[in-house]
Amino acid sequence: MSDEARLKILLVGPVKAGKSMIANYLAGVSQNLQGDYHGTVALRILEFEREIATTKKQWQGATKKVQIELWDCSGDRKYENGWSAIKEGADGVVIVFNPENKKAENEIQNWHNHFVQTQGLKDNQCMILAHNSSGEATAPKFNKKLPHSLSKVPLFNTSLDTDAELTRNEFDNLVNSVSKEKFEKRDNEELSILGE
Ligand SMILES: Nc1nc2c(ncn2[C@@H]2O[C@H](COP(=O)(O)OP(=O)(O)OP(=O)(O)O)[C@@H](O)[C@H]2O)c(=O)[nH]1
Ligand SMILES: [Mg+2]
Repeated sequence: MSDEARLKILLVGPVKAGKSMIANYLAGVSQNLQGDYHGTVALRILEFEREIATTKKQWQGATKKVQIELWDCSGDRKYENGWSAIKEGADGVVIVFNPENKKAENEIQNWHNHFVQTQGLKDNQCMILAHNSSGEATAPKFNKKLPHSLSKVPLFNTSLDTDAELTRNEFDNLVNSVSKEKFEKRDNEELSILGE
């Protein structure tokens, strides 16, 4: 199996949705959830490692280290000119939105069209987070039906205050499926070259 296991995953969605808070949490950057809001200037890239279980028969039970490049993009449309370059070569996409936004479905559709559909990524290379950025345990959850084209994309209600683990676990699941898409194809090619 190749040693080089690197994934580029984008975090996109409207301003103030909670992308940078989620990115910091996943990368293990310490932060104050109640701190002041500082909008991301264009883009920041966080790098960290994840260990995932391999699903291939030959390596059953083994784990594999994957280097993650998490591209935490500003949701501000004033940076839109850079989005085409940002999405180039993305292996996976996380769309974050505020479930209290009445037009959320349209909004998700737009982000999905731009960053997922145009890249030819599959449903399992994307996830949608209805993120509670209020810190209130009683904040309403998103339970509306998404348009047909999004119905198979995994969607989770997340909160870093009440259930941060869920965000981490579902991110790991995404890394797993994105990794499978990318590396198993390549590993299979290598094995067939080696005649195994
Ligand atoms: N308590 C709490 N507050 C959150 C959480 N997520 C986001 N917030 C609040 O929402 C604000 C905006 O979150 P950010 O992560 O900066 O938003 P963003 O999506 O990165 O926004 P842009 O960079 O402008 O696109 C933060 O400053 C926090 O006040 C959360 O899980 N818990
Ligand atoms: Mg941000």
